[in-house]
Amino acid sequence: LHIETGLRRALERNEFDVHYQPKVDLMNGDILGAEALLRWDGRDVGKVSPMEFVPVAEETGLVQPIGEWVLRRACTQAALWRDRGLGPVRMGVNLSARQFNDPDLVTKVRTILEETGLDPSMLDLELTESMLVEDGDQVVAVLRRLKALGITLSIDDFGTGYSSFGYLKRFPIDFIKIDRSFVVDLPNNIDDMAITRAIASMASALRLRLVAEGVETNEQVAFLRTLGCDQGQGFLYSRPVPAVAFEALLRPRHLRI
Ligand code: G
Ligand code: G
Ligand code: NA
Ligand code: MN
Repeated sequence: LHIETGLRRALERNEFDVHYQPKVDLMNGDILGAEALLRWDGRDVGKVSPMEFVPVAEETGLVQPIGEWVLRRACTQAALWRDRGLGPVRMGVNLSARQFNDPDLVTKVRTILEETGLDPSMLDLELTESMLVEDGDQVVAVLRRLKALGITLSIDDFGTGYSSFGYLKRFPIDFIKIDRSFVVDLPNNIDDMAITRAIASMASALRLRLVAEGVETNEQVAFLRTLGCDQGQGFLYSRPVPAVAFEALLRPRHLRI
């Protein structure tokens, strides 16, 4: 209840921040993009993990204004990095189920892209499997309208939800993010090796690109490379960090060119 009360005022009190975690080219370590991750430091409740407050925001509907704020902030940031010659950074933003079911979603995304001037191809929306299982035709229609804006779509936490291979065929998805639970024990657990291998071969056949989550060791990178996995994200490269710290990660890339 404390959390709910605090969340109701968090936007007006300016208590949110967005951290960024790099998405890296597994072949050469180049930063290709970022995932925007919401942070909350509330006046009354202190720092609260999104794992705690996002579900409350989802239940109360507060996730709509908050999610819109995150999207605007992340797009603004990516456009700013581009303007400073630090880009391009493909910006990944998590979408909640309520946002996905909002009939105005596509209009909101289009408006934010126009306001911020971010090239639509630099925005990636991260969806979860659970959002895609409901009414198939409705879902396909929304995904097509989002794609028509020129953005890309990812399935987050792939393999943990209600996986249905049917939707991968029907839905215009660009990236699959392999959930970190399948990555953590690579390359020692033969079950996880088999699972990630199967995901990779399916992705290749369906022409979906792969992002491995939770990459923490060079051994994981070596194995993921053998699968043809394009990108990785995890503590090996960086934790989610504030915008200024992310900028420092981008600079060396810039100087190398
Ligand atoms: O880094 P981490 O503790 O931030 O993330 C915890 C969980 O919160 C993850 O499942 C992540 O997807 C979710 N999360 C973080 N930021 C956002 C956001 O802006 N919107 C939504 N819907 N979920 C988020
Ligand atoms: O559900 P989602 O994939 O959006 O979750 C992102 C969460 O994963 C964030 O809480 C982030 O801090 C966490 N995370 C990112 N990289 C790693 C990692 O290498 N190891 C672990 N354990 N967690 C990670
Ligand atoms: Na995510
Ligand atoms: Mn994830």
